[in-house]
Amino acid sequence: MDLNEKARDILRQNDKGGYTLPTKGLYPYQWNWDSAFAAWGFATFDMPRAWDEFDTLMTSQWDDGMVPHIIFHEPDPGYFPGPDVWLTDQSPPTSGISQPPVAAILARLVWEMDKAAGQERLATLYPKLVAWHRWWHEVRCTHGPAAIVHPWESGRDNCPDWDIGMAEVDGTGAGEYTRRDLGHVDASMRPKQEEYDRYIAMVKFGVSVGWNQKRIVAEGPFLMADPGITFILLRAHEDLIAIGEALGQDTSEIEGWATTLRLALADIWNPEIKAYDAKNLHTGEFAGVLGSGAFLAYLAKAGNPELDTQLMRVWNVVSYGIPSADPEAAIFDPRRYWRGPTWPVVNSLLALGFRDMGRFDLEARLKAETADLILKHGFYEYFDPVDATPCGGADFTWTAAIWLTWAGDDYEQARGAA
Ligand code: 9WN
Repeated sequence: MDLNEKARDILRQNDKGGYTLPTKGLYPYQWNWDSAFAAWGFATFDMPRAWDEFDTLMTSQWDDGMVPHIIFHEPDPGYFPGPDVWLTDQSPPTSGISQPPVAAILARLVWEMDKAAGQERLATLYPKLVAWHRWWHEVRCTHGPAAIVHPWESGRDNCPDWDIGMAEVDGTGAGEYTRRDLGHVDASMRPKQEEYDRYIAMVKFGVSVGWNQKRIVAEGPFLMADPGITFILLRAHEDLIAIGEALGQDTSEIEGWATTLRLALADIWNPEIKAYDAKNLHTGEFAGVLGSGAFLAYLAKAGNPELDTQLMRVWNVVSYGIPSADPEAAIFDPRRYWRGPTWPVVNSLLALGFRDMGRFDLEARLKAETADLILKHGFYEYFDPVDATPCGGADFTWTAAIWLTWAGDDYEQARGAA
């Protein structure tokens, strides 16, 4: 089948009517940042459906402004932990943490594809996005950079960035449970059992304080500054300002958040690794490992020559895309989820940054390598960056979406010329 048609087909197949599953089986609910990418993909062939996806996501916004990381629209025993573990008392049930706030970035891109058709939909979305960004500023940026209270909040679940914070978490409180992910994907490509015990113990802590987010930040077992979310949020603030201006709104409050966050970037620069780094906010200690979150600096115009050197070093060691962890470090594990594999969806964000910097050479290389993976093996969740082995779930929504919006551009042109 033609790859563009196949990508559209994946979006349609994973479409549950207003929201899209990341992939069938492994992830049977709506996930926050996956959904924003799904909207971007739908925008290439069904604009109203793209806006519906944002609306469904924001409908689950909590009263405090948080947009949760999972929305459990329909019960499904295929995923653990489900609503009976999160116990957040929301309707529909949701998880109790958030996820990378890419929605404003992608809503702006979708709107720019057809401003006239999107104007009203954007105006409906705008106050909800502002409330969510205010929540990030007031609840998660209390220490300067954006903090996460659970590795799942970062979207880069088991990346080495979180190891020092995870070491402080007591996983014995997790109790007995059955993981469902291992029924869908090989265990060697998923987080380890000791990591899962800690993930569940952190969820139980949230339940124990009635999901009071301020208490989770102040008293919870895990609190780390996340470079990835910090840069995504900074870029998203700036996109939200542009959206607000186009809608004739006063954006001074958002400008204040963006200025404060940019000033906090100095706190996550680790001179020892010559890169931005995750930091344990309980101890002030840096993670000391280079991950793809650091390179998201390019998305927020926060690159510098030292970071450029690190980028080219890690990229030149592998053959396909930017790895999620440093391929020259001992922790590198090329097929284990966020501990080494390359993620097409992250590559698409990095490419937006390269393009903004005028580094079209880097963007072209990243696009060619990402497209090569998909051409060779299909729309997988992530890939081994050394030998291109496809990993995780197949027919993945966000991989299909970024093919339609970015990675498949040259394929489209080549077909047009043939
Ligand atoms: C936990 C859905 C999600 C992504 C995350 C990815 C993975 C979940 C899991 O799948 O996380 O949220 O169970 O492994 O790490 O980025 O949003 O695709």
